[in-house]
Amino acid sequence: MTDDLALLTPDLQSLGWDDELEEWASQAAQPSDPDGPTAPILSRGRIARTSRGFCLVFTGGEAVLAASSSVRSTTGLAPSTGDFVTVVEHPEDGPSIGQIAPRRTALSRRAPGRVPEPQILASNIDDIFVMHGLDRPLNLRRIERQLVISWDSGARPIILLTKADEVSHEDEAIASVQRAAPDVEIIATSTITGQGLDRVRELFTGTRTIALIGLSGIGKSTLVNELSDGVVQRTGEVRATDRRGRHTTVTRDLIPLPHGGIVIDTPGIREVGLWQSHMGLAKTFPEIAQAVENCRFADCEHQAEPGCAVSAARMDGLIEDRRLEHWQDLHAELKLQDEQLEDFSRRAESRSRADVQGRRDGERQKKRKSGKRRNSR
Ligand SMILES: Nc1nc2c(ncn2[C@@H]2O[C@H](COP(=O)(O)OP(=O)(O)OP(=O)(O)O)[C@@H](O)[C@H]2O)c(=O)[nH]1
Ligand SMILES: [Mg+2]
Ligand SMILES: [Zn+2]
Repeated sequence: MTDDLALLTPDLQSLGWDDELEEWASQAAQPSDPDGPTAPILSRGRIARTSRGFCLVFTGGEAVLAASSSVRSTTGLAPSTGDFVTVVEHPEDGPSIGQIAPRRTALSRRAPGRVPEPQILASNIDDIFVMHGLDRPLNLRRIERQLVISWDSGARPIILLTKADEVSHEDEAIASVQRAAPDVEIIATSTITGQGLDRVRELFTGTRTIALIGLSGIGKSTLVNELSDGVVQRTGEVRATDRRGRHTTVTRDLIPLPHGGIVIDTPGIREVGLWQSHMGLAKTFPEIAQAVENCRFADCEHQAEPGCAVSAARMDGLIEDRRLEHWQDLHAELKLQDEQLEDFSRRAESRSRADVQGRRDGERQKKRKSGKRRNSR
């Protein structure tokens, strides 16, 4: 079951630790503040799982449970599954995450909640399998949204259409998904018949890291078990009535595979908020992004303005109406977020100015009081 993760003991090289990271870790070992307190570096490693303030870190031959709160409080950044880190030992508190190596890629979404902030789902990944079950109606909008965050991560998305054994004509589904994902490889898979699995296995080589994302119940953990020749992840039945999964996987887990490659299994996600992913949006809708470049006005809203290259491309049948509508929605979501962020940083600025003033007032008052006490003695 999932706790077997702590029993795995991959060495650092097979986790992707290389000379560049070694160089980084030896610099990280130098205290940034020579007078400040420093905890000795216990080990270096890669985060295999994150949950509630703790990380399971593969440190080469061992799995260490380390607190992550101290990093969060100093950098505001929570460690994520896939991070390369140093682990430090505090005499009283035990092991904790020391520093996080700069992420080569990071899959992030907007964290659930009102405050606009990012949440990293997986880092240092090479590919992302955007997974969709063929046992349910195709939801192209969901696929496109997941492609936006995937492209934006810097990794390469690949679409997996799972449970191909449950449908008779997957060709039609593949064709519509391909229209929604012009530059993306699509693989139809089945863990029952083995369809598509040779291609999937080919992609897992060496230290290549692949993250799996998609709704609950579409077979992410089943695929992990298939690739690892055994049961490492718990899987759950879907409800027969509406094909909904049961959210069986609850943590983001990094699992080195026995025949090479590393997989990151994630809990099913229904809502994916975008996080500042303008680049991902352009890569998901290349035909629209290209047309936008040629509009006469920089602030063209692509409605009926003169010289709108998007409208022209639409008339020529180069841009689908459905895609354009979705692009408009996602574009508006990102614009609104940019405004919210500006608003938040303005308010934070005035708050911190008020804080400084408050502290000064407090200090003045203290001085006055201690002056009075001295005088009254
Ligand atoms: N027919 C068929 N069923 C599959 C296939 N892959 C997975 N399943 C079934 O789908 C159900 C859900 O699989 P899981 O692997 O638990 O799904 P998951 O995506 O990990 O779900 P969460 O952990 O909840 O996010 C299980 O009953 C699997 O047996 C497949 O290729 N074909
Ligand atoms: Mg799962
Ligand atoms: Zn335009």
